Amino acid sequence: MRSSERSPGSIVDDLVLMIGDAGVLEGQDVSDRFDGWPPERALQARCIARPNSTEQVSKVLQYCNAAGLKVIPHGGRTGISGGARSGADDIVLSLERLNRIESVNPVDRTMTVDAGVPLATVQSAAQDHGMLYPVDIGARGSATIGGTIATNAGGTRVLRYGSTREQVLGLEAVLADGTIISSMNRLMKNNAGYDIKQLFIGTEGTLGIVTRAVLRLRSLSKSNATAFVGVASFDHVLKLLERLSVACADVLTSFEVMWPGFVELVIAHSTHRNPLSGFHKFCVLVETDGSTAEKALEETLGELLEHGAIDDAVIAQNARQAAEIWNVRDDATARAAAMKPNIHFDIGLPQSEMNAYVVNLRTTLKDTWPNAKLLVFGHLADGNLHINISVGVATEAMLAAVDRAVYEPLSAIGGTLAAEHGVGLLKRDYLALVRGPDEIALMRKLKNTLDPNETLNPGKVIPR
Ligand code: LAC
Ligand code: ZN
Repeated sequence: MRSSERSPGSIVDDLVLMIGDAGVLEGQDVSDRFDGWPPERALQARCIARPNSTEQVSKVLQYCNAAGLKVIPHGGRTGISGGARSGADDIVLSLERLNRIESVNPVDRTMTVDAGVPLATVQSAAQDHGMLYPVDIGARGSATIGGTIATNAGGTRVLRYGSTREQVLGLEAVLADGTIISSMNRLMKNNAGYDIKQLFIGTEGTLGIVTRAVLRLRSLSKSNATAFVGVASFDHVLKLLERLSVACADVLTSFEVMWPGFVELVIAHSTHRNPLSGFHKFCVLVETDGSTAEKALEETLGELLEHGAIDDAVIAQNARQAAEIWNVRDDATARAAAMKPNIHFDIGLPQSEMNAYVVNLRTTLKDTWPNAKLLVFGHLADGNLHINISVGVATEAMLAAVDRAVYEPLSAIGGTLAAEHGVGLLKRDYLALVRGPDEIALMRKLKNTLDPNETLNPGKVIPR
């Protein structure tokens, strides 16, 4: 139905009259989408509102807030924590039509963008200007910059550049009642009052909807090096990190660790080649970036090989080889195929505790489900592990038991249940294991203050 044929009164018609035909999707256009990754569950919603300006976002929120409707913000829906899940009566608010790169300023080293721009587009726009937007994740093609801000996305270069929080200089957000908060700071240093943007970074659309941002850009280095290393034990992994942290201090960008069985599994479920000639207990993908990147890495790995501290290593000779190495680390489709049905975790814990934690988890799982599959990999240098578990077709009770096996031991060792993917829906009920009652009470107070009607992404992040 065209907007000219709509009449005020029904919710969807009201929204069409507000933001136009192209602004609202219904019916099959809704159910053809998925509500997360992997793409398993069809999206449910009354409609998808797709405003094309901050003012339209404001109008939609003002309307929904007054009408008691629930609004679920959508970026690329690759957060894997259920943060984008919605119900049949909800309004999904997609930022996909807010997709302009407004400006790149090489002197100030900033980029100003709309929230719906895909991360990969931001990365290549920075490159076109000889600069780097350093956040990188496997889902770069679908994840939007707004989604990465809302979840404070991490990825494979946090060790060197920090997570998304460190890249956002300023932003614009719309509150539940439609108020537009413009906090588009462009300065590296600005202590003039509260740092308001932090309310919206990593809060998963529960306090406001990010519509624009000013991003900090870095220098694009002329040379980088990628290596794949096989080592005999977890202690050797830690020694490798210690050595590289000194020898490649200025250039170490990524230190991605794959636990025993990871490479074998990915090779078996994909067309990728094993970068090394044999299989090893632990494998580490190391990347260095900077003027001494190649020399520093080659010398350090050569020395470690000679002393038997590592078993084997290969350094990519060109960009294609580097991409092939990264594909083994990054192929989420192969992992999902091998682990189906896969339960995904994104935990944080001190490096000193990791080995014992994983050994204990394996024992706990095998005691209950002898056929359980466990796949461990992650951003070790950031204290962040991804854990994939499969216990076959799982009942709700089984899923809860797996959750507890993963989360409960984290309390005592100062761990976290969400290192870079956020809490969403799937981890909400365990938050009290890793955050104190006063912290959670303050989160609830902030939520009540900014969104008293619980319009924005209700039921996410904060335990009921
Ligand atoms: C990764 C995603 C799962 O690190 O965060 O591959
Ligand atoms: Zn990750």
